[in-house]
Amino acid sequence: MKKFHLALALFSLILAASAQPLPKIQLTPVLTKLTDERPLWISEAPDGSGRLFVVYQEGKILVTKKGSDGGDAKVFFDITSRHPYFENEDGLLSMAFHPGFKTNGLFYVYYNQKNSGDQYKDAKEFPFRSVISEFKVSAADPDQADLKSERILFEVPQPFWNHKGGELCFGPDGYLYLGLGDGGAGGDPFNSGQNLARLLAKMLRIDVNSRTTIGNGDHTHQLQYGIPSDNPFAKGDSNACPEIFAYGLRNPWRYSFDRQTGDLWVGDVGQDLWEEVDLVTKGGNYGWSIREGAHHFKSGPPDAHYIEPVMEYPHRPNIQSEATFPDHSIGLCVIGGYVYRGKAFPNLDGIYFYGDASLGTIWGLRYDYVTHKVTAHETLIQQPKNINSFAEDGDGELYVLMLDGKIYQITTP
Ligand SMILES: [Ca+2]
Repeated sequence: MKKFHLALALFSLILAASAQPLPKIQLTPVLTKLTDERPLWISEAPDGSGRLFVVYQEGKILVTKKGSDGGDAKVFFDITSRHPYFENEDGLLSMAFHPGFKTNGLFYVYYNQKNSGDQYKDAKEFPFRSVISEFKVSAADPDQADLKSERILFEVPQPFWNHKGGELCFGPDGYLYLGLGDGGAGGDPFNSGQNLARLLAKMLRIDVNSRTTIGNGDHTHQLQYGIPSDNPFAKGDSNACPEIFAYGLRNPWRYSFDRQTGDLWVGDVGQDLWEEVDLVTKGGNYGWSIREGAHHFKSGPPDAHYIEPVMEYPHRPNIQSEATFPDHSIGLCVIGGYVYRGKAFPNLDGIYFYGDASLGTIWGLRYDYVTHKVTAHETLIQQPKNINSFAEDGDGELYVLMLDGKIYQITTP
């Protein structure tokens, strides 16, 4: 990663000498035959088959050929009968292919379930749970998941229906990353953000290829996954969860690794005032619920170090000094995106695209990883649709998924 940063330092010197506005972009409709609402995610199978998998919040995944209009789409995976989706922020939230999918056929999904008192003794306190499961593709049909192959890695008790985080993605280190929100309601009522004994409000990192035994003496049990030995709390010498990679996140909704540098970009949805974009590093504390964006939220330890956002923007109705913010710099709910590293539009290279769910704005920014400064930031698109998510295919081309079911590719005129 360091080597890239040196190269980037040189590159940013050149950029600084010729600071240019960001290029114009447009949204080109793709997969136009797919009409179901609430597509949340797209992933390309890393097996050279050119298949895109489109994840729908209600609990199904469609498979279609990349470059097609989606008219050939088949149902790859369907757990709609388990009713994972019951409120706005839960459901089937994402999928991730194992880096070795081509040979092992494994993939991972994150979905939500309602608990019932018969099954779960703590259903009263935690009426919901998030499920992180491994599945295998059918041996007979590569366009069909084998639902009987489910192996639950872990389940997270959830006190409310909202703030589920929601993305599974493999990092450049081969480990599986999962961002969880603070459990929901509002204002982090259980102070999960700074509580290292809880999985909520954290970025987690696990190894799906191994199993770790935790505890000591007679009180040990084997986890259905491994703990990377350099996770910040891997040693188990405190009550901190060893799965934690970073903490103090309110509701990380969409995150991605810069394919060139390995840096982890996160959109962290704010409470009532500030939306933020963070660069998340191992062991970092991103402030919630002591801080909202770069601002005080509730009292906390005076000596704590909180990592400030790369970018933040205010909510329209709640900022009194609205006049000081131009209309395009406000919103209600951030959607984290991607640094473009595709080949089709070389002038987009290195731009981080992100958006606002409610106002439909898409921004682009350039960031200097050496000086830690945003070197360009512009509103690129203002459009009326609610944005659910961004997504990236195997070639690094970017997509925007809308609440109404429409899917677009980010292109240039
Ligand atoms: Ca923060």
